[in-house]
Amino acid sequence: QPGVMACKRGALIVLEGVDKAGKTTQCNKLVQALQQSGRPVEMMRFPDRTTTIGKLISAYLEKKSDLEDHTVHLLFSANRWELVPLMKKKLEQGTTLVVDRYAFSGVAFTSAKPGFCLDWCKQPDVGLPKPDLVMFLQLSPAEAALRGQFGEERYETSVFQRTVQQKFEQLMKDPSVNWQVIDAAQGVDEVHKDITNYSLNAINIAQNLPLGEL
Ligand code: DGP
Repeated sequence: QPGVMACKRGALIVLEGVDKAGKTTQCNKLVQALQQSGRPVEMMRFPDRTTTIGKLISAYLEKKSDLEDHTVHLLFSANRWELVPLMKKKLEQGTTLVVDRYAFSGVAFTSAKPGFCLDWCKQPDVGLPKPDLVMFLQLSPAEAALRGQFGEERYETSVFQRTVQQKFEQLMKDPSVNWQVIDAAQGVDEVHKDITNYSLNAINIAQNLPLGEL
């Protein structure tokens, strides 16, 4: 229609990786860089601990409560689903979303527990908005250990993180997801440069594509 400007959608960009890989630092730097270049962008993180479901998850991670493993998996997924309407609205308005962890963390962390298969873990997240780009911040367990002690939260042990890393490696074999591996052992600025390049490319490509589904 002449005279009607179609708003180009924003890109859904996700950063994944094991604990201590630098996801949060890099999400912040990416958001800042995109803002400075005049692009509409917002950061999100999962779990979002501010919602009612998020508070249950937060108490669980802080070991203030115990929850059955399937139950907690479904809560993490529900926490993503409850933000889908907002995410879709922002993307449609042209805002790029930079997301600190997403469904891949969900699958990697639960399937690292005994008795959980990858396929069962994936099911609750089927249908979520599919990221245009998932960057995996790759850091070996040895390098992660050099970055200091793990915290006090659940999952923060080197044995568990090693299993999580293996699960991520299995997930990265899925060719239907645009995975890019980033060497997180580089300096902060080098990592940032890589992430910015992949993101600018993804933003350009996403403009002309419909949003997919996991
Ligand atoms: P943080 O990213 O620092 O807010 O920590 C969140 C912790 O929860 C981290 O250890 C990874 C883990 N996690 C994130 N998403 C999920 C999920 O969907 N399922 C499970 N089981 N764990 C998750």
